[in-house]
Amino acid sequence: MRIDIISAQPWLMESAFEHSILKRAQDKGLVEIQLHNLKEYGLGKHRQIDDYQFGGGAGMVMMVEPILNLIQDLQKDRNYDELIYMTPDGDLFNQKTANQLSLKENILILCGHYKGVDQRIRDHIITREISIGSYVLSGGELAAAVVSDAVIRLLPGVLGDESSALSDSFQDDLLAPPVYTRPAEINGWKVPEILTGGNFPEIEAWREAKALEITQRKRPDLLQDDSLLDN
Ligand code: 6GU
Repeated sequence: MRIDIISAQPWLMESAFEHSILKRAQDKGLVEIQLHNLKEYGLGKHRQIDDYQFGGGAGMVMMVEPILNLIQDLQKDRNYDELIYMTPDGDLFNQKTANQLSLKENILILCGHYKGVDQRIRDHIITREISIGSYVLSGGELAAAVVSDAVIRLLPGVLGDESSALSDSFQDDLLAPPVYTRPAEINGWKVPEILTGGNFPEIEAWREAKALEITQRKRPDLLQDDSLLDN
């Protein structure tokens, strides 16, 4: 998979991709991530990328031309399966969307800033708009890193234990059961006895029951929605 990310502040995402699992996924050649600084396509000697909005109002709007020129340059080298715009008024990101995106070959992500981008980019270039939650961030960069992380860890070979992405919270519409490690007792706090007994069918049944109980208590909405696994 290849992910191209366009941003006016690409450095905000650098550290997210330079460590741990996402770093290893790139080193293994499972994903290639390219950050593109929109400023390099800015207009004039000041490399302008935004302007006042027509009709008045506070906040600058990202101009069509720099974005279009950059995207058209990228499209000379590959066809994008998705051109995604990160915006607080996009579709709420969830595991189902992560699953869908993980099946694509080439993804382009545009990070919004200021008042957002000129609507004509959204109308004519963008294929999908994504928000990562009901709150406003200063820009789409951290959201783009969130989406990229959720997608990349699903690619075959990225996780050490190939089965662990599938046993995640959300992948089966259930939250994860509690986990424990040594010691079996500390400060008088004991690990549930069933986990130390070695009866694995019983342990599995206990984990499933716990997952269901926790989901019912904390996220009953997940039990209504049986679509997270759909593509
Ligand atoms: Cl994708 N962008 C911004 N700026 N704020 C957000 C968001 C995205 N998702 C939630 N809040």
